[in-house]
Amino acid sequence: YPLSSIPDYYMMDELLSDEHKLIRQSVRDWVESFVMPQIDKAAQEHRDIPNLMKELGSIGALGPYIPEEYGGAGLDQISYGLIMQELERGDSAVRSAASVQSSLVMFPINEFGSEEQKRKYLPKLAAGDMIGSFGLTEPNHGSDPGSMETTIKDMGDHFLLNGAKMWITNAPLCDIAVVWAKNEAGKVRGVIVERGMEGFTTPETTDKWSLRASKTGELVFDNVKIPKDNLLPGVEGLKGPLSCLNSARYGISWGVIGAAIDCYCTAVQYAKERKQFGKPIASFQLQQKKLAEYLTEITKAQLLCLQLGKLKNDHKASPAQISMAKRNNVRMAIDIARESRQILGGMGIMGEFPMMRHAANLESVITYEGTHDIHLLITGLDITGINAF
Ligand code: TGC
Ligand code: FAD
Repeated sequence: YPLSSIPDYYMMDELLSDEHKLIRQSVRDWVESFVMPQIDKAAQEHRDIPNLMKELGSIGALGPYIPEEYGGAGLDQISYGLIMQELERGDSAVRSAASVQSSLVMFPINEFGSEEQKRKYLPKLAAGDMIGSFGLTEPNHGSDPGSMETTIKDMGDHFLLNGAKMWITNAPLCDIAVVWAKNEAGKVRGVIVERGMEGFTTPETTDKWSLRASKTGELVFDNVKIPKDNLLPGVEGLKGPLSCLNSARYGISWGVIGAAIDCYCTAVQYAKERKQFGKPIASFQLQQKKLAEYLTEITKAQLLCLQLGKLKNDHKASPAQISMAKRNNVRMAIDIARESRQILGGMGIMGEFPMMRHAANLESVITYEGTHDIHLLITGLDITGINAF
C-alpha cells in the first residue's frame, strides 16, 4: 500500500510539530527500506535481523529521550512514541529491541545510575555498539516480581549474584544486563551485569511461535562476582524496575498502533482489489463494517496516546493511565490483526502479507510488560483503592 494511505483520520498531524513529523517520516522510510524487505524471512527462519541494533542506533531510535550529552537525542515523549509506532509497523520484534534498549536499559542507567555508569554505557547503547537486556521476570515469578528469588549478597569488596531470569528479550545477544535482585534486607536493587563475568550465562529460548525475529533467553547467575561500581546507586525497591516499565509500556501503547495500521492498510488495499461475485469485496457491507471499525479503533488509540504523551512530557502521566493505554491499544491491535487476516481469505495466512506475523507477535505483547489482566487490575485498584492482585 502507498505510505500516503496511512490513516490520520482526525488530522492528528495538526497537533504534531514539524520535528515530530520529520522524525516519523525518517523512521517510516527506514522501516520501508530496511525492515520490510527482510522481516518475513527473518520471522519464518526464527532468527534476528543482522545488524539491527547498529541500524537502530544510526537512525536515532535508541534512547531518543536520553540527554544528548550521553549520546541520546534529547527528544520529547511524543517523538519517542512516534518512533515506536513506525518500528512496530515493521514488526514487534524491531520495536521490542528498541524498547528494551531505550526504556529498560538506558532509562534506568540514566535515572538511577552514577555519573561514571552513564558515561561508560549510555553512548555505546545509544549507538547500538552495545546491546542491553533487562532481567526482572523469573521462572517462578512473572506477574508478581516482588516475590523474586534472585539475590545479591554484599561480600565487602564486591557483590555475589545468584539466581535466574527467564523470558528475557535479547538475552542471548546482550553485552550487558540490568538485573533486579534482592539484597540481604529483602530490598530490590539493580545491578549491571557484563558478558564475560564468570558464572553468567544466557541460554536461548527456542521454538517460539511469536516474536520469531527477536531473540529471547534466560539470564543465569551462578555466584557471579559483581563489582560494587556496577550497583545502580539511585534506587531501592520495586519502584526501580516498575519505573522502567512505565516508560516501556508507554512506548508499546504507541508501537502497537503501527502493527494495527500495517494490517488495516493491507486489508483496505486487498479488499478494493480482490473481486468475488463480480465485485470488489470492499463493496460488501460486512467487509466495510470491519474496515470502519478498525479505523475507528486506530483513531481512538492514536488520540489516547497523543494525550498520554503530552501528560508524560509534563511529568503528569500516572502509571495507571499508562496501564490503561497499554491494555486498550494492545487489545485493539491484536483484534485487528486477527480479524483483518480473514479479509484476505486464504491469502491471509501467507508470509507475503503481515497479518499472521503481527497477530502472533501481539500474543507476546499482550503478555509482556504486564499481562492484559494485570493492567485491568491496576485500573481496578486505581478506581476502587482496593488491591485485587
Ligand atoms: P506494589 O506493592 O503495588 O508496589 C511496590 C512498590 O512499587 C511502586 N510501584 C510503582 N512505581 C513506579 N511505577 C509503577 N508502575 C509502580 N507500580 C508500583 C509502589 O508505589 C511501591 O513502592 P514503595 O515505595 O511503596 O515500595 O507492588 P505489587 O507487589 O503488589 O505488584 C504489583 C505490580 C504493579 C508489580 C504488578 O501488578 C505488575 O505490574 N506486574 C507485572 C510485571 C511486569 O510487567 N513485568 C514485566 C517484565 S519486563 C518485560 O516484560 C519486558 S518485555 C520488553 C520487550 O521485549 O519489548
Ligand atoms: P504469570 O504471571 O504466571 O501469569 C499467568 C496468567 O495468570 C496470566 O494470564 C496472568 O494475567 C494471570 N494472573 C497472574 N496473577 C494474577 C492475578 N493476581 N489475578 C488474575 N490473574 C492473574 N521479562 C523481563 O523481565 N524482561 C524481558 O525482556 C522480557 N521479555 C519478554 C519477551 C517475551 C517474548 C515474553 C513472552 C515475555 C517477556 N518477559 C520479559 C516476561 C513477561 O513480562 C512475563 O511473561 C509477564 O510479566 C507474565 O509473567 P508470566 O509469564 O510468568 O505469567
